[in-house]
Amino acid sequence: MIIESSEAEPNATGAPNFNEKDGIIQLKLVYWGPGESGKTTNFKRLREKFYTLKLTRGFSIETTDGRTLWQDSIFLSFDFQLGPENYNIIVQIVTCTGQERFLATREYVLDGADGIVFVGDSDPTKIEQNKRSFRELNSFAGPKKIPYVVQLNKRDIDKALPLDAFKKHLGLPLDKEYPDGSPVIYPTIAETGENVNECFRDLVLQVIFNYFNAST
Ligand SMILES: Nc1nc2c(ncn2[C@@H]2O[C@H](COP(=O)(O)OP(=O)(O)OP(=O)(O)O)[C@@H](O)[C@H]2O)c(=O)[nH]1
Ligand SMILES: [Mg+2]
Repeated sequence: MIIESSEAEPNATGAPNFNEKDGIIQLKLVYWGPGESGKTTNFKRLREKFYTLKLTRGFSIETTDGRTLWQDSIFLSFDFQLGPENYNIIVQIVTCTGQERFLATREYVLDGADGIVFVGDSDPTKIEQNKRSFRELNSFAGPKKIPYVVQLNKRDIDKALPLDAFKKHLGLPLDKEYPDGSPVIYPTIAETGENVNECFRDLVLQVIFNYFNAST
């Protein structure tokens, strides 16, 4: 799934924003979504899961009540084999703030993104925030072709918004999967880590395969 727009961007080559040198590939994944949908909670679960693979300790810049003020960020290092070639993949995971008054910081955090996870909120009172944030993402990321996946978080809450209703609000296909077999929505419970790694792994693979497909 690629965010596309008819708007042309100066300097956009259409190629993924990778640095590949001596078998090292760097990529940046951004967690995006409305306020308090669970972006930082995703980040924390990934930091715990990949603790031994981290290149940096990671940091979070938060307000005193735990809202993201600027971003969370960590660098992880993975070995990846494709055919006979070994690659070292360095993934920077970044979350942006969902707070609407800090819109400008989100644009900055999104700069240079190779892949995006949109984290939606299952709370039925957050439909408008989900829609606004998804629209905003499309307008920022539109000029580039950035692979993305959509997560619907907090599946554990009472009266969680049904998946199909969420898809309709966002204008996504009602099918379970896209023709390439990837899920239209990843239902997650970031609090317990359910489906968080799968969603992250699929996006990393999608970004890498897009890159190799584009360069061959
Ligand atoms: N019930 C439930 N609560 C969750 C889940 N994921 C996150 N939360 C809670 O939702 C609240 C907000 O989570 P954060 O991860 O800080 O949300 P955020 O998207 O980073 O928020 P901002 O940085 O302010 O935009 C916290 O109280 C979390 O504990 C979930 O899967 N289920
Ligand atoms: Mg946050």
